[in-house]
Amino acid sequence: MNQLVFATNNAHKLEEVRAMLPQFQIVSLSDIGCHDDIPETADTFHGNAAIKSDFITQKYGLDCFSDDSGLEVEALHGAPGIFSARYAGEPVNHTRNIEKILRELEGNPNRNARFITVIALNYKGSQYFFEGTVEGSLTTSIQGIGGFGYDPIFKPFGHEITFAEMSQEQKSKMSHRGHAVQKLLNFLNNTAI
Ligand code: ITT
Repeated sequence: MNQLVFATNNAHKLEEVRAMLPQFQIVSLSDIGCHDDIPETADTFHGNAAIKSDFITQKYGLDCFSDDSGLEVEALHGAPGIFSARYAGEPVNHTRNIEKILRELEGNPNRNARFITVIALNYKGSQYFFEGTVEGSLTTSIQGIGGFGYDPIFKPFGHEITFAEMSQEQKSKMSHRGHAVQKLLNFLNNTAI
């Protein structure tokens, strides 16, 4: 099996995952003619990842995987969490999301945060989950122009630069998505035939 549908409408996720899985042909939703905005109605990352994968398997009869991810800020009791994409409301706007977080954390010395990714893989009638996290701290202003979402304000622990200041390859070596995709790859290599 070297062709896999990745059920995402996020072009940045698609680019990151394609670069991490060069041995697979990663097929996008537009490649299969899907242009739906899949409603994410669950209250957990696992639940929303499952909804996205199940939507594609049910509608197209295809095996696939999806990625539900987000940022959890300690001083905000885990917010924005599953609401990361739309934290500052509709339509999705990463700049406004970042501004909202920086405002809420103004003057707060606790900048701890973590990114989480949960991948749900639908494969031969079963569903498998793979998780990845990365811990770090939030800056007080935007740093860097790479990546997407909250990357310009997230510095992984042990590093002096944000994800937005790293190359995609450097980010993926330590990121939440990188860890989750590595687990997916191990599964595909060792279990899936
Ligand atoms: P799909 O559901 O179509 O995959 P999405 O962007 O809506 O795309 P999510 O529901 O998983 O994806 O929301 C994830 C949000 O969390 C995303 O929009 C960013 O704001 C943030 N996020 C996730 N991974 C990130 C990363 O690697 N770097 C920065 N921000 C990230």
